[in-house]
Amino acid sequence: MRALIIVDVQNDFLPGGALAVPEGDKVIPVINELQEKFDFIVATQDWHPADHSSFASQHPGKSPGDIVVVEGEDQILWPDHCVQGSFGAEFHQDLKQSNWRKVFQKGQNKLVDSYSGFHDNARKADTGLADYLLAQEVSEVYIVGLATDYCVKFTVLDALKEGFDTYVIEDASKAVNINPNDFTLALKDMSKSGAEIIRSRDISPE
Ligand code: VGL
Ligand code: ZN
Repeated sequence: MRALIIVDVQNDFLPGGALAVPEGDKVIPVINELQEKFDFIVATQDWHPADHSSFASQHPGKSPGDIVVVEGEDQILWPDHCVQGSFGAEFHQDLKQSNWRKVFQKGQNKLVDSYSGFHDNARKADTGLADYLLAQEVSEVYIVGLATDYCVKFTVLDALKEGFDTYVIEDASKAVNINPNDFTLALKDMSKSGAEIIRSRDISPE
């Protein structure tokens, strides 16, 4: 069985949000149309406490984009975003949610960031996504959403490690692009690791 995994299509990652992905809103109609082709849909949600260590505001003198070491791991600092219960953490209102089986939240531990929908960056905690998919006999995953160069990429790399046949739908994902070619580099990384990069029109109805 195949599953669609929708990564972090939340207000803070959309234009006007705290950590806006350029043209992030363009993926919404594409993802809504794709959802018609999938029976099995799950989503991930970045879900941080207000004092999360990935926030520049928690490191006096530091700014978004700076890198610090937290618990022995390099951490890029971000603006405060996706704080639990805030509007910024909600899914965009135009994103269809009625057919979702389950939402997997990540980034709750203030000391560890979690880009992947499967594990935190230190691989200490597991969201339960892999076991959930396996229990439902999912073997193929199609990954879309925000941002291509962070949460989509790490979710794809973990899906491959978990043994899923993994597809990235490139027109249903946009990058933060701190450097202008980060979108292209992320696609290359994912492809080198074994993911197939496809377009939404390549997907046939179930
Ligand atoms: C993300 C940076 C920080 C993402 C989440 O969803 O790609 N990026 N938190
Ligand atoms: Zn985050």
